[in-house]
Amino acid sequence: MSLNTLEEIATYIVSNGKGILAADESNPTCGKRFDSIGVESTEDNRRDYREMLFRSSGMKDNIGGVILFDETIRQVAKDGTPLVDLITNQGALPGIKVDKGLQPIGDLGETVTVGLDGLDERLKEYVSMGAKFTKWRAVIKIGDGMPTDECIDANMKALADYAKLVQDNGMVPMVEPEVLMDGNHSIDDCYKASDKSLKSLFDHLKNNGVNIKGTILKPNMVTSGSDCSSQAGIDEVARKTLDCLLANVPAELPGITFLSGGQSDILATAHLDAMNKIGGFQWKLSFSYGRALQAAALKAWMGKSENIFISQDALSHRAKMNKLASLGQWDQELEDV
Ligand code: 5MM
Repeated sequence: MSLNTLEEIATYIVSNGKGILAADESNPTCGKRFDSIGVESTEDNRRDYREMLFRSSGMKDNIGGVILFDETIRQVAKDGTPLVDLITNQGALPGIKVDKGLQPIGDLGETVTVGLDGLDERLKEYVSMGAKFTKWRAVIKIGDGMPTDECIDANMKALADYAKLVQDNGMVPMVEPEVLMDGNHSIDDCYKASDKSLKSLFDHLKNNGVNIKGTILKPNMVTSGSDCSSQAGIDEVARKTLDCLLANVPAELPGITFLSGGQSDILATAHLDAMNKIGGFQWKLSFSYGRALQAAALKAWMGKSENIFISQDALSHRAKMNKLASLGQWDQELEDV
């Protein structure tokens, strides 16, 4: 695979309906996922789990990139093969989460994502380890008086500073402004917060001279809050998400890869498919799911080597379903076979 420019890397990741496997859970998050299946979160167990995912047959043709956590990019499989090589052997590009998590700002419980200190040196090391793209996640909450303009501006400025540095180091930045689903807000509240965040993000990217053609956006879909009593249906989520993206995202951006944000795996697929069936945009509209790709595989695995094949089948199935959704070719009936 010879990909020489940022544009080529970004375009490759989302080519032919491919999407991204988000496997960059930090150790505390991985601990929570493993708790749910009664598996201890040791370094070896995390390695075994991810090795199993990366060796799944469904990675090929369906997954164009994998986001890793710092620990994982350094790990080798049981037979000594670097996990990064397992990924490239499947035709996918290795990516790396480079933010350092959330810090409180203001007195409402909002956060700003940190990690710019020392980032340039860390990026240089990741390049030498084979990373082709990076990820930084900003978190925006909806609630009483939230999101504040200060929170949106601080987070989107940090995303733009990060993106510029990443491109200067020859990698493609994924920018992830996640408006959380948590809360009882309406889908219109989600639209407003997402619209404001995206507007601010693209203003900051432009001011920083970030090459949009060498950038991938990882946004939330526009949905009802998870505790809202009236949940918007698939068509409304698809239409409002598209309207929000069309209002804010330049057509020259090569790929938009959604996060799943706590949606069930099938709903995340159905929403993506509905948007691609509607069409009317120039970007590739694809997926960068963590939970919505891994949930069934994690449940099937239970930390037991005898479950490896059924777990890999579960991941392969979801990867294939989401590829079909990225092409607008998914159907609910395909889930029942
Ligand atoms: C895979 O989870 C990622 C890392 O989360 P932490 O830093 O909190 O451990 C997360 O950023 C993820 O990439 C996105 O939220 C998308 O994952 P979901 O599960 O929302 O599709």
